[in-house]
Amino acid sequence: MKRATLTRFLIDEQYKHQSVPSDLRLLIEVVSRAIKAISINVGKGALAGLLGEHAGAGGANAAINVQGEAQKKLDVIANEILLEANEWGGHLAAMASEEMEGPHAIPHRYPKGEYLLLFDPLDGSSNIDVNVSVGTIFSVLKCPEGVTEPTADAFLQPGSKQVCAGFAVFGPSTVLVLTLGNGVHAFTLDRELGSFVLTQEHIRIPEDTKEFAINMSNMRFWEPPMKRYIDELLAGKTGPRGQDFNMRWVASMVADVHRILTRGGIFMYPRDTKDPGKAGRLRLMYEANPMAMIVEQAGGGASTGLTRILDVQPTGLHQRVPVVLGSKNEVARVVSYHQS
Ligand code: AFP
Repeated sequence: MKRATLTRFLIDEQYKHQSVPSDLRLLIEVVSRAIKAISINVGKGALAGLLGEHAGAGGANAAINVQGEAQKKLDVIANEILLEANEWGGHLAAMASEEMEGPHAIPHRYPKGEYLLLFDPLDGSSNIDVNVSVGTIFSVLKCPEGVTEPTADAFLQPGSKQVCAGFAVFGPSTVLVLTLGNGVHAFTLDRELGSFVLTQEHIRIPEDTKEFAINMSNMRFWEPPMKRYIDELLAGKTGPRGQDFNMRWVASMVADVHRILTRGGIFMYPRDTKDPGKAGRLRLMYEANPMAMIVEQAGGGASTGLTRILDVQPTGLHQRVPVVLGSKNEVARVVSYHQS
């Protein structure tokens, strides 16, 4: 059976749902080509001297990004690939990235479009040097009417306003997962063709699960509802849940979420008291929001523990939120513990 390429899929979607205007189709095609280039660089790793930290201005230590985190060489390369690929096509009004303080304006020599693109160019970069799966996450919003020079404020829209969200996992195979609001679909990179081909359509997350994902080393910092929920899972058969649970933690959100899309599960990065100034570790605009849209489109739940992630009104481009997402019934249970 001949599989559809991403291009063919997008054209079919346009006929079926009129949900893929040509500028959005161009945006997705350009982002998918940038993801292919990132996949090639990630795949070279040590062979191309791309592992390790990106040297800071002095050349001595690692550069530090706006998150206060040491930048890996591939963080910077992935960011530049996405910027260069997207700035000339005429489909964007501006871009924003985990790796940059403020929005990246479209150079005046290029035409502008109506979309805003946000991305985490290399998610899980602490796994790069140990050859564990990493990925890229992206989110697409419409630029507010009449805004010609978008500032950060133009991006501060709730996740429910996203017109498209996706991520790539650079694992044993490179897989692009995409939603345009009509279900979640996965495309695997055929390296001989050089194209993404449709390999899963209308992905559904099982509503129940026996597998949870959380960084247990933070347990002593969690709030009581999260401690209660995890303690019950750990109690297994003899505890209130009456069954044993398994645990996975890749420390690349893209890999954990992809597993949950494939076989169910619940992923949590809760608020913790380790750093009271931070509402959890994950960033709302280019990690939690795109993943929440994808998970909800696949029949799962995505909450901060207190509110639906897609309803959060952003106040800052790099703000963090607590994240609980995955199998619907488990997310509902965690939310109920936070509300009781
Ligand atoms: P890095 O990109 O800095 O490696 O962070 C990855 C991440 O944002 C997300 O992908 C993981 O789920 C989470 O952080 C892992 O956090 P811990 O390292 O605290 O477990």
